[in-house]
Amino acid sequence: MPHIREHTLTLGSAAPVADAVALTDTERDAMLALAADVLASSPALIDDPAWLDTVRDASAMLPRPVLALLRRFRHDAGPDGVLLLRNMPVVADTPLPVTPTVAGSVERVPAVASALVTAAMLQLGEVIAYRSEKTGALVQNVVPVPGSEQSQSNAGSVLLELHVENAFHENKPDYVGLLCVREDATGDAKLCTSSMRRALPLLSARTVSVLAAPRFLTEPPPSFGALNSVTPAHPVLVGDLADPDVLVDFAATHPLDDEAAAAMDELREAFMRTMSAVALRVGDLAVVDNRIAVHGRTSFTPRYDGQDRWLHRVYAHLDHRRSRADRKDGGAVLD
Ligand SMILES: O=C(O)CCC(=O)C(=O)O
Ligand SMILES: [Fe+2]
Repeated sequence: MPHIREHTLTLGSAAPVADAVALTDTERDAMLALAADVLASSPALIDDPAWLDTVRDASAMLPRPVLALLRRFRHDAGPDGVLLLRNMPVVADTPLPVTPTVAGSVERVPAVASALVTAAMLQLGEVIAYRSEKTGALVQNVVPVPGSEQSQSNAGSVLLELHVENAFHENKPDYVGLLCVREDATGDAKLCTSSMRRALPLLSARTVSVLAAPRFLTEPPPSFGALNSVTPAHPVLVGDLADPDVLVDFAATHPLDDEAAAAMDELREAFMRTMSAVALRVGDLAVVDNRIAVHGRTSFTPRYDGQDRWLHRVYAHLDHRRSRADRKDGGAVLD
């Protein structure tokens, strides 16, 4: 797999780049064959527990370079905290259906793209979903929804602020996988990512110590509805302050005092200055390490004509036992 140095667009003044790896055509063909095997033996519905069993077994047969890449990323997500795997097959010989336009759209029936994104994520960890979010579906659609343009969720089309996915949740996903099945024809919609590892050197020691104190509150995102309450006060930087995890959503995290507000502003500025932005193309799988990186999306103009940008999103976490109390039936869906 050749390493591509990707020249990505950025919203800030800096010119960051993200590392990308493209599947060779042989690897792509092998992925397609793997998807065909899954589809031949999988249950009729993705949310049938047998689906994950089928895909988990199949995922061990991913092309070796892909397995190595995922394993390496799991070991250490690198300075950017994001993996971009290109040239993934998303359909076999049938055309892709029109892009959904309804709120809460999810994938119910197994298909090539849902099988492959799930297989890749199952090699990073355990695939999970949240009951209050998109009905707990394991493979969710990220599509613009008419009437939700202003929403700070993936249904919106205004700028989606940088965030840790489900930052408010005690068991947030460790990884967020986003597979592009239809690209934004205008190229305006860009996935933006920034990592704590790149941002940290830009912060003052005082700011780091303020961010490391429990002086912040995070609300659940709109996709969870009003069901969940606000988290207890928490720090934004967690763990070893030489290489901390980050816990922030710039649309949902509230500083509790003026100094905390200034520290959050400084952090956002550091993220903006070190941000990568990529207009995902068909077959691009971006995986974000949700512990050390934040992500967001630039604004764009949907047409709602069935040809809008369309991603499949799948979450994974590393330790299934850790969230056992949230998974009442022992399945993949957290309450
Ligand atoms: O649309 C994107 O590129 C990212 C959306 C997002 O943040 C998400 O689906 O979690
Ligand atoms: Fe997100």
